[in-house]
Order: sequence, then structure tokens, then C-alpha cells
Amino acid sequence: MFSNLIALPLLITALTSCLAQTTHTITVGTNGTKTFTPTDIQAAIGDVVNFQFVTGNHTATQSTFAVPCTNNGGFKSGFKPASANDIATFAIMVNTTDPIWGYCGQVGHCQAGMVFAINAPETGNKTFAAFQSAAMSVSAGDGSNSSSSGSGTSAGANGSSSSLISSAGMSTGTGAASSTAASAGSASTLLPCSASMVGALLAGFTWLL
Ligand SMILES: [Cu+2]
Repeated sequence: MFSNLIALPLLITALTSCLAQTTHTITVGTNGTKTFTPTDIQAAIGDVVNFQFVTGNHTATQSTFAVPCTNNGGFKSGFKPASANDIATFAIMVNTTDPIWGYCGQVGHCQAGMVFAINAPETGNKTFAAFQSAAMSVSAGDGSNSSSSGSGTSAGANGSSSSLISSAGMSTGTGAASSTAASAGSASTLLPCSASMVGALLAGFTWLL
């Protein structure tokens, strides 16, 4: 029974963090604009950020504050052509409290200010406004496109600040990845709140109690 004494707190911890998870939605291309809406969000570790591509052909690609319009090896959605009748999605899970910077890799969009930030400082030198300003000063064609055309399967491969959950199939407000996402094998950190995980946790409780 000793192992149960260890397992039970772990199960409680896992289930608690799972239930506390928040999904943040960032809409991409609202009304045909080159925008992320909202551009600047705060998210906790374990939260999901779900990009919803509603028009145009955009990407959500991770960069750095210093080099705003070039993929840093972190997540990239790949191009997501979308329309009102065919919304595309891409989700990441936040696994750091450090700022996460990103942009659209479509030609010229980053330079047009199509960038976003997660947990950007609200004051100081590295605010979202400063990031966007830096992006808009990047010369056109400076790595804005070639680095963002990947499939998105390399997310989180080298310790980047977020990990890919799913490039498709998530819808607004579900908060949990589908089993497809959890089994896709593309995530470096599997979503802890998948339906199957919850089921396993609950089964564990049942077994222990
Ligand atoms: Cu774009």
C-alpha cells in the first residue's frame, strides 16, 4: 500500500492542474486583417493558447524578441488558409512563465506588425509594443517567409517555451485536446488534460480508494 500513498498525491496534483487549465483563444486574420486578436495575452503554465485562423493564409510562428520575424526553432503552425466556413486551428501549451513571442510568417505580414506575445512584460524595454515596433523595422524578405513554412511538427523540439498540441481539430472552448492530438506523437509535452488522461486519473482514484 505504500506505493498508493505516493501515487495518490500525484494523481490529485495531476487532476487539479488539469482542471485549472485555461484555454486562451487568439483569432488570426479577423475581418481579413493582418492581425492576431488579442495580440498580447497573459497565460499560466499549463494553459492552452488556441489560434483560430478565420480568414486569409497566415501562420503562428515562434520567434524571439531580438529577432521578431524569424522562427527560433520553436513552434510553427505552417500556413493555415482559412475562411469563415473553414476555420483552421493550431494550439500550443504554455510551459514557461517567460515571455513567448511570435509572428505571422506570410510574406510581409510580420513587417506589417502581425505579431503576438504571451506573457510579455507590461513595462520596461520588452513590452508587446516594443516587440511589434521591432518587427515593423525588420526589412522585408528578411527571413519572414522561408522559416515559417514547416508543418509544425517540430514544435518544442529543442526546449522551446511551448509545445505543439494539435494543428487541427480543436474548437473553441473545448479546453482539452482530442485523443488525436495526444496520440499524434508530435508533441514534446502531451496535454495533461486530454479526455483519456482524465479517464486514467479517475480510474486511478477508483482503484486507490
Ligand atoms: Cu499573416
